[in-house]
Amino acid sequence: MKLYGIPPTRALRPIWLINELGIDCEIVAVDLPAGAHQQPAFLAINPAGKVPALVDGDIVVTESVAIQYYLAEKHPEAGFIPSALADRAEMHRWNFFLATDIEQPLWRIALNTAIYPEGERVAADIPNAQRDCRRMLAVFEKHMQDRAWVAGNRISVADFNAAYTLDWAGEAGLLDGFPRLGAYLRTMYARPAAPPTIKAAFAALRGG
Ligand SMILES: N[C@@H](CCC(=O)N[C@@H](CS)C(=O)NCC(=O)O)C(=O)O
Repeated sequence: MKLYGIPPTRALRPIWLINELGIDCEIVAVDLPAGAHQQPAFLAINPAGKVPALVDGDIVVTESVAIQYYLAEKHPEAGFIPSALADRAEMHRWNFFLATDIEQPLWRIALNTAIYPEGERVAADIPNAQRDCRRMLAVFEKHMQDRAWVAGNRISVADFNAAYTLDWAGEAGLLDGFPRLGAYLRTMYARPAAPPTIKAAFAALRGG
């Protein structure tokens, strides 16, 4: 099995599952600054030209959360997919919420602060995206108020997605005022199988 993409990209989402499951998987770096993701060899794996992408024999899975689901479904013994229909629905609900309502404003911030070429960044969108994200974080803070896990009463794929997405929100300076989410994030990253945080992954890249 090969996973294309390294920390601190969204490859952190499937890497968290790989660590938790203790499975063998080669992690293959794709040099984004050098444009390797737009070369024919990588576009043949993911025509969207984005990491992460998982290749497991003949099966190719792209989309970081879909890869998390794939790994969890391949290893049902770990119990990361809830067995009750209601709990599975709750897991799906929050995974979509995290990948759309919370992640997309974070992505807008990243695009307009660091990723688009300087002349193409729209500074005015940053406060809008910050506000949009904080509104949705407030919804998630309320959901998590009296519960340990995102869906049902045990850890699921939604937690491994939530922790990475909230770490990103923290990096964007948007977690102040959400004490429950802060505490939940610390609990998740205290797990022995937790991957590096985004901050640690950037530091490791800078260090060599
Ligand atoms: N929805 C996709 C987004 C993937 C994505 O945008 N990955 C970034 C790195 S974190 C990337 O490959 N960017 C290169 C590009 O967009 O050109 C996922 O969750 O896998």
